[in-house]
Amino acid sequence: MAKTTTKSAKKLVAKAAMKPVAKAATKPAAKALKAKPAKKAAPKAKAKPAKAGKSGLKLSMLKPSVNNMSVRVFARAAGLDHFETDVWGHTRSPEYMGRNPAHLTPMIEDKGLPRGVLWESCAIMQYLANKHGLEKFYPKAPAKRAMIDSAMFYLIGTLYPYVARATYPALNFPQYAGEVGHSDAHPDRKSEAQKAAAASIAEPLEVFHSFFRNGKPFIGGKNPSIADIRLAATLEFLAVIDYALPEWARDYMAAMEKKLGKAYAEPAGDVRGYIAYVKSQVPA
Ligand SMILES: N[C@@H](CCC(=O)N[C@@H](CS)C(=O)NCC(=O)O)C(=O)O
Repeated sequence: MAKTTTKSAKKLVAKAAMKPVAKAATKPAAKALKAKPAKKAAPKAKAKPAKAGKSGLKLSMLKPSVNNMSVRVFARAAGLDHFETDVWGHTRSPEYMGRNPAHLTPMIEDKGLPRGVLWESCAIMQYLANKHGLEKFYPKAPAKRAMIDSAMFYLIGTLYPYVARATYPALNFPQYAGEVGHSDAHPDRKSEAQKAAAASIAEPLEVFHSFFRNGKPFIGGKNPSIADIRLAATLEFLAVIDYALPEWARDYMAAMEKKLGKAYAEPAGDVRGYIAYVKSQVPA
């Protein structure tokens, strides 16, 4: 995800961003947007070491990211006592990479993990649901669980790459090496690639509706599962390109927010605040 943004981002986002959450202590959202590679804005201060909640669970996260939003929503919705640390600008520090050579967020630290840390949003939600017996979010029955897993793997492997290619340029996030958007290609080629990715979203999106939801309010049935949290969070990014979501998806996202309340709205607010900021920077 993005490690770069403009120097004034922190001021503007401070206005639009969310208040710190009640259970999980966070740094102000403005700090979330401290630009790491931007030479002058590179944060000098070291990220404070994450403190643990009573349970010992620590979450290192970046506020504008929907990968992170997924775990932040889940932890709140499940009522897991945890402590969040904003690691913007610190994911490639020797200290962070010593623990997490993939330099990714979200990352949790929890007692009993063989390497002390765990990254990948879906793996984190699966682990925490297993550990705390949260069957409501992640059913135990193999067949039901397999559907949740399938939806999440399909999202990470198919839908998310399209969403990233379509939205990262507008979000000012760097794209992955090898992508047209990451190359020295002419802006027209980059724009074509972005448009092609945006046009590719509709098909997998419909699969979530017709196959995984299959007439149920959520993929999980009457209640949102971890796959629903992952899907709704992902769709939040599409607002940055004014993607015309189908009606079912708009209703679905509203139903997620209604069902999960503040647990959803607070982390979503950080993502929405960032999107509002980047959109405000686009010349009219
Ligand atoms: N598939 C991963 C994606 C994680 C990811 O791309 N994290 C980005 C933020 S959106 C990140 O931490 N980037 C910081 C870096 O690479 O240094 C997940 O779902 O957790």
